[in-house]
Amino acid sequence: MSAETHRTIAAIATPPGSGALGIIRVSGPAALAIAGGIVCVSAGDGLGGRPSRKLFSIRVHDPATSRTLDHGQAVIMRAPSSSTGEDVVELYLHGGWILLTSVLRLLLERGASLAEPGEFTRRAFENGKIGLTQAEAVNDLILATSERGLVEASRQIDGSMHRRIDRLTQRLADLVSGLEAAIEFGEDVDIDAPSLGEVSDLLNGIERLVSSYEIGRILREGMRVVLAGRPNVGKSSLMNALLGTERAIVTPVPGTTRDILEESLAIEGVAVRLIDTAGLAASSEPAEAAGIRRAEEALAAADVTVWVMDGSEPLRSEDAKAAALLTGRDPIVAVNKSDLPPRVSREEIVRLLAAGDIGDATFVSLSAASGDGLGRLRDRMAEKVRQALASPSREPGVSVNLRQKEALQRAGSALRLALGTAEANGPLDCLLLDLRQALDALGEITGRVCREDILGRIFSRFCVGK
Ligand SMILES: Nc1nc2c(ncn2[C@@H]2O[C@H](COP(=O)(O)OP(=O)(O)O)[C@@H](O)[C@H]2O)c(=O)[nH]1
Ligand SMILES: [Mg+2]
Repeated sequence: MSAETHRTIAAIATPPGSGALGIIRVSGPAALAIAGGIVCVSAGDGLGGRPSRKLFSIRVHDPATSRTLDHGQAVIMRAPSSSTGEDVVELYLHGGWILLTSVLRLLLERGASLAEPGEFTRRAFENGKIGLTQAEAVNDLILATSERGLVEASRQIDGSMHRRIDRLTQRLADLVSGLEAAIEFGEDVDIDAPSLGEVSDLLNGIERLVSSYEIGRILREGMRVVLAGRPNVGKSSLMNALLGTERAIVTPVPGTTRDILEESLAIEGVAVRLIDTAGLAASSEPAEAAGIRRAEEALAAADVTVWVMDGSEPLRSEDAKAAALLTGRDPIVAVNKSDLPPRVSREEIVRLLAAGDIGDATFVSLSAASGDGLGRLRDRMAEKVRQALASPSREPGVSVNLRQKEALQRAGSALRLALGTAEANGPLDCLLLDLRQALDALGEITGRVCREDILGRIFSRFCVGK
């Protein structure tokens, strides 16, 4: 046990503000002694005499003045059968922020340290209560921005990802130990064909997991839908109409929108991040030009683009410029201002995109002003969401995050090197080195191989008290 884990930590686990309940958590070797100093149990015996996992009534008082601060309830979970693996005391008090900070201060005065973000979960991980991918899923659960994101996170807490990585790790570890034995005892051992097959098989499994990243990103962060097109076609009006609010400023003056505006809405249970941009056009005015640069960057990072056009005006050279930026991105084409007499034909638009025919599936005639056709645009976006999430080979709850993807990619590169070495009949020691590197990279995902910087980064994203 390190000096760090000898500390007894305390934090308010409920969000700031006032509420019906406020929870304070204490974890560590001195949890019972510290909390016992400010808590009176109505049954008479002290905190230490209470059984584990049984709720009981308490009175919290300031030992210096004997003043009662609150009446509430508490539960004790003794090590190692607790959420963190240490002695834990949870106090359920009234949810006043001043009250809770006063109680927390009393605990700190008696020797507890203020918990860092995610420190309770980190201790749970360090004491083997929870795998690293599960700990990350706990945070995804708390931060989920959509129903589907929530479902994915709760499946991941069940450990499906953890088990998948564990199986790969186990198979790789078997290969490594076989090879180590061969190097130690054998004279001229060759890596045999079945082992080579096993390496390719592992590589396949790793690549499948890497490819689950995009889906995971969309479930966790939402799908980025960028509204693009030349100035004044009604992008901001469309953003407002889809959101049902006056979020973006709309004026008849071209170049009104200069920054990126972003708001979310839910489609198919997934967060869709609608991004309104400055019009795609050339400008010599610095703020407008910067807005256009940002629009191009947003476009580069988009999952889906909606090309907004003004159907009530003949096409302009700026439309052609916008089209050039959008060709190949398979945009949804939204021809706006259908409440006015049409001046653009579908053939002209198809020619501009130079993309062959645009199917009905991507072509929508609508009016941001009257609301006509908005439902059809939503349907197109829903179809894009379904396409983005469609993956017949993916197991629900198995989608890697960026950190996991990067580690998997390193494991994959090491395995590819190993395959190359084996095929060229290279030295077994080189092979062993590559396989061990792959094993370490997989170990980083589940936390078998712990690096302080990795753990620090993961847990610092948590709330205090979690
Ligand atoms: N008649 C009509 N005018 C619209 C429609 N959508 C937008 N406009 C007008 O077009 C102008 C430019 O709209 P805006 O949303 O600022 O365009 P943006 O520059 O592409 O963001 C404003 O005067 C809007 O009122 C529409 O569906 N019908
Ligand atoms: Mg605008």
